[in-house]
Amino acid sequence: MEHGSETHEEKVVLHDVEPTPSDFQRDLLTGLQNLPKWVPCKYLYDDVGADLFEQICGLEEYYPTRVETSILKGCLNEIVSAIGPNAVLVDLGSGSSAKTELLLSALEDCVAYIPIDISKQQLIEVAHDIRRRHPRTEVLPVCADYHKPLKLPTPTRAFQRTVFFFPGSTIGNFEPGEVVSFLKRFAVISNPGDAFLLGMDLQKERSVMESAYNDPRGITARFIKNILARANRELQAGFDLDAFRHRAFYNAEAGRVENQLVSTCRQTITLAGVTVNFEPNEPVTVEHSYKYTLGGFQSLIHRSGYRLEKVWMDEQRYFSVQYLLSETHGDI
Ligand code: AVI
Repeated sequence: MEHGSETHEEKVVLHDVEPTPSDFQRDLLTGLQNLPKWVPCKYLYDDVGADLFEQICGLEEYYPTRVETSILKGCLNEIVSAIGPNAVLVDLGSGSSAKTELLLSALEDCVAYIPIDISKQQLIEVAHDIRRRHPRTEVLPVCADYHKPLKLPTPTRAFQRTVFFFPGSTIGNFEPGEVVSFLKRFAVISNPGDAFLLGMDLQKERSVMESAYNDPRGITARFIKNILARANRELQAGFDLDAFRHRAFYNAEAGRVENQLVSTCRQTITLAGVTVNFEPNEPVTVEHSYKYTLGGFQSLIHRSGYRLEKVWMDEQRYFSVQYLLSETHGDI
């Protein structure tokens, strides 16, 4: 567990283990010194990136948010009855406040809401908002990187089960092996009956998937480029943003959309005394968005200490919302 601090603001206590600029610098250098080059997509989400991602979620082409929300709305009664009363809802990546609001409004006496997010500003806003709307639910925000081991704050009231809510197909941004280790990390801190409610994007026609990541207004391009802009802001990295272009395409063999930044020329940057050279047309992978078949994803779940209890989909089978039950006693 990392060291944290607590900030008291209008009755919402923030558990603060936000990653530091030195984490970003180390991870950025590691990825840029690799061949092929890559940078970890979790660093897309500073306050600027979180705001750009909000905009992406409202785009016509970006179907995941719209379709997932319609599944949550249409199947809300079933979802809520699967969860049952007196739950603790742990929101992994609280940028999803509209979806969370749907759940919190329908859940029977939700004991506590624990939003966890890397983007502190957005986290604090969400926490206050939920606190105002749901005064009976204890709100315990945690500013942290949920890719790392995590200790959850303990709610004051007794509760029935913990449900980890991971919407938006963010799990698709992990490599398949990471999905297993990620889920296992929650399985070991779970009791039987605790659950994972997650959104998972499904494989479909290439054109639909590629359009979602190539919007004509260029918001996705700005979002992906923000990782370099952030390095300039926080690490004085000196990237020339105009010397990189965004490229997104579906890699059918791997079952993923790849978001890359392609160097438009031969160029050099220096970061913390380390020189990194880029060739013309050299790609830097920023993000993979895996799209699964139901069966393909289920084989990962089975290796993770969970079993699939229920799955809800839209009519076109573009997207799935899956309810996984923990099968462990912390013994995985
Ligand atoms: C957060 N994540 C699931 C999004 C995705 O679709 O992979 C991030 C994103 N990248 C480009 N557009 C949206």
